[in-house]
Amino acid sequence: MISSVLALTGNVTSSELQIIGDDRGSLIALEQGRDIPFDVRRAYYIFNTKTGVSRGSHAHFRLEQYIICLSGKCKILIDDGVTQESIWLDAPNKAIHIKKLIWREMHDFSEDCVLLVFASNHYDEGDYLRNYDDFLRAVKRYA
Ligand code: T46
Repeated sequence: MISSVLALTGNVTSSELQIIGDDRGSLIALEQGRDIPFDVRRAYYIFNTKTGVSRGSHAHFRLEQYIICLSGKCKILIDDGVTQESIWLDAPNKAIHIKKLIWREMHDFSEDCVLLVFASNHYDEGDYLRNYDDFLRAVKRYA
């Protein structure tokens, strides 16, 4: 099931992934095109985040990302320049798809939190908007 999170731009959706379970345990399969709606050019994972630390605090001009919390939990704040919403990433079958021009901050990491991120492009510092006022200007101009 896919649901839109921020109504304004439709640039964030969350989905509940199908768990293929049997008496040995659980498995989730992700297919490009079916589950991940862009060509994946990079994957990275965030783990060992120290207690009380926040990450993110930026937006991307063009990058799309598909984020899953494989273990533990953290809270992600998403902001399209008008509306803000906080979502708990707290289950390995919960995915969030963030398109361009969405400010994000991750907070309240549990010690065992492992965030897996699939990205639509290679790492490019030039694609980051790390200043909130620059982000708001970019939303007005391009969103
Ligand atoms: C995002 C959130 C969810 C690289 O060299 N390659 C990479 O692919 C990435 C993602 C980062 N880096 C370097 C850049 C910095 O020197 O790793 C360092 C930490 O990156 P950053 O401070 O951007 O990490 P987060 O956790 O604040 O943000 C990351 C992603 O950068 C970002 O795109 O949306 O995770």
